[in-house]
Amino acid sequence: MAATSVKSPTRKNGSSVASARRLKPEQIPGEVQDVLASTQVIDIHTHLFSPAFGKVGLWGIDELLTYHYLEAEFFRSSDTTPEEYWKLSKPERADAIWKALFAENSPISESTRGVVAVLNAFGLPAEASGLQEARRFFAVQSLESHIRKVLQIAGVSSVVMTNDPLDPDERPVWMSGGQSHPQFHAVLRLDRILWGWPQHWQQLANQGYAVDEDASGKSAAEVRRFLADWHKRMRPLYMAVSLADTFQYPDDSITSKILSEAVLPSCRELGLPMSLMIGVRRQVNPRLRLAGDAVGKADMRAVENLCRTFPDNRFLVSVLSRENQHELAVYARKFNNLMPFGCWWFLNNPSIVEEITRERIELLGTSFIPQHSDARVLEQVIYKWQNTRRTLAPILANSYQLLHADGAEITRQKIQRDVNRLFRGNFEKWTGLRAG
Ligand code: HDL
Ligand code: ZN
Repeated sequence: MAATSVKSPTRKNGSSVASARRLKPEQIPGEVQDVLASTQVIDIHTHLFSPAFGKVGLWGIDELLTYHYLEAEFFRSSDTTPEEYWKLSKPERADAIWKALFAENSPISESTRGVVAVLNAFGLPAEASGLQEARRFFAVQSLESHIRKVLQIAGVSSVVMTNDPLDPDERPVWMSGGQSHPQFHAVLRLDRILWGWPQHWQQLANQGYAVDEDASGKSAAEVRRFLADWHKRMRPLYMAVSLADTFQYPDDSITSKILSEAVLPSCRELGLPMSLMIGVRRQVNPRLRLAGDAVGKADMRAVENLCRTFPDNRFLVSVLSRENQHELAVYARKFNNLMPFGCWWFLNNPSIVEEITRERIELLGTSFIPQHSDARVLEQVIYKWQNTRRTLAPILANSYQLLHADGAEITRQKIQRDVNRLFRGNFEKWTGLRAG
């Protein structure tokens, strides 16, 4: 599918008469592109942080270049070993990646091209000699206004964070009042409790929760008290966990026990969805650290069993294996408490996003959430959402042209209604997030 350039989103006040006008097939692609460009999106899963979190929030060119996606690609284009690389300072690592992936080779992978797109968005050169100018530019940005500018360019109205209550870097911020930036929303991320219980249960015990190594006795009730306490502190939009490709439900694991006896009942009590991100093969190459994870095909019967066993829970589900996508879409037809979302991580490449989005539209209409950025560095939202709009445009246009060919009237009003649902409405409905 030909790439189409997508203008940065601006609000449009198209007249109601014009937007109700019946479109000719040849007018549809332009209207779709315009609606996508002018509709701000809620970015429902990121690793970004609001300014209250200080250095935990990553931004600027050296962080963009040392993104773990680029570190993985770096080791394929350099003789530097991981052990030598980890001894370097952050700027030295960025210099090495810039040289190997941007100067000595063409940055045509999804993640390298993304850095070029960010530099271009700020009018900065992406030539081999450009790194110093980029560093000077980012060094003089003030974070608050930079965040506003970046989200405006990216067409993102709000960002949903990933917040771990057991993370020592985050905890002090939440314990001293938390954050209230209007464009950043919290999520209660539970990896250390749901599958890291052996390593982390004592942290809860030390904080006064009567839990034990086997999660027996009062442990489930005490985990629920912990979740209620953190719900008050964080006001999260949902609870979340990333699960391995081997995840099963039900089984006799502590993960299943805490999930069914504590987390899902708390989600029901607090009115929160539960996000399950399934399919990681963790640390297949530990030498690469954060870049060391891979992907595995999951047994989707776990999702089926959870949706059926807990009909009063709402699930957000993203799966990491391309081979699981069709199953996920079919399960979403069976369970209306299942909301598929995103083309996660190794799937966030135009060739795969296209395939996943087309099969979701064909099976689910507009009742799914097409993408999240998973951004770890602030400015990544610029290229990740530019790419999403660029990939979505021809797919949506083709859907409306087929609909027109089969006899329906297509108007900008209907396209806007559908894009609002995909970019915002499905998530607002699932989480109760007020529009804005
Ligand atoms: O577990 C997750 O939320 C994943 O998105 C990981 O953070 C992963 O390292 C990542 O950044 N993927 O994009
Ligand atoms: Zn993530």
